[in-house]
Amino acid sequence: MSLKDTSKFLSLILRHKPQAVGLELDEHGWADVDELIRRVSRKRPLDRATLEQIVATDEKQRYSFSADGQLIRANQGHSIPVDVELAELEPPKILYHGTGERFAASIRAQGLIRKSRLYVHLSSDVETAINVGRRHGKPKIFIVESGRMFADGCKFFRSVNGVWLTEHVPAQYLKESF
Ligand code: HQG
Repeated sequence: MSLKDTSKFLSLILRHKPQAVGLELDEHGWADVDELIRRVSRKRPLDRATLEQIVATDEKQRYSFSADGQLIRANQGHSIPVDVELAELEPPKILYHGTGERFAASIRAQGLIRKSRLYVHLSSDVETAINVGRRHGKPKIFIVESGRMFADGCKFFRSVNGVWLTEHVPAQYLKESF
């Protein structure tokens, strides 16, 4: 079992389906580390050292330990309703959203919707957006006029791993050419 596979399983548990291992997250998305290890390791090998390695080396810094090291949570990406105490901030003037080309027509019509997640995910650089888009097939990049949205009263949040989040991007704030 590679670290990446274990990390993907942790994402499933900490963002979407803690019940898959009989775990409960608190209202802020935290799981007890010892309990997580105990429950996950019934399905695949996991010890504290491996978990610490995953948290430290994850290329998107997806997870955080609490200050005392007893709790762990995903930094963003949840579909279950938890409050991970996101920082509400003024966004850069422009953000990017990478998606699959096959979704473009629907996005032009409806704007960006959050689908199963709590927020629409936006990137501050094009390269990251392209990588996000590739997960869905041929990538397509939308430019989000986040400065204008913010001026119009829309709220923006930034997760501790640098992902920008907002509830909805109406089509009027989307552009397609650079
Ligand atoms: C699309 C990964 C049709 C949206 C990434 C996206 C990210 C629409 C898909 C994080 C639409 C949802 C999130 C509309 C939005 N019509 N399709 N109106 N509005 N969509 O996976 O943003 O590796 O839930 O464009 O790096 O792709 O998991 O969201 O293509 O940060 O840590 O609906 O997940 O991070 O797909 O990815 P997702 P996402 P991790």
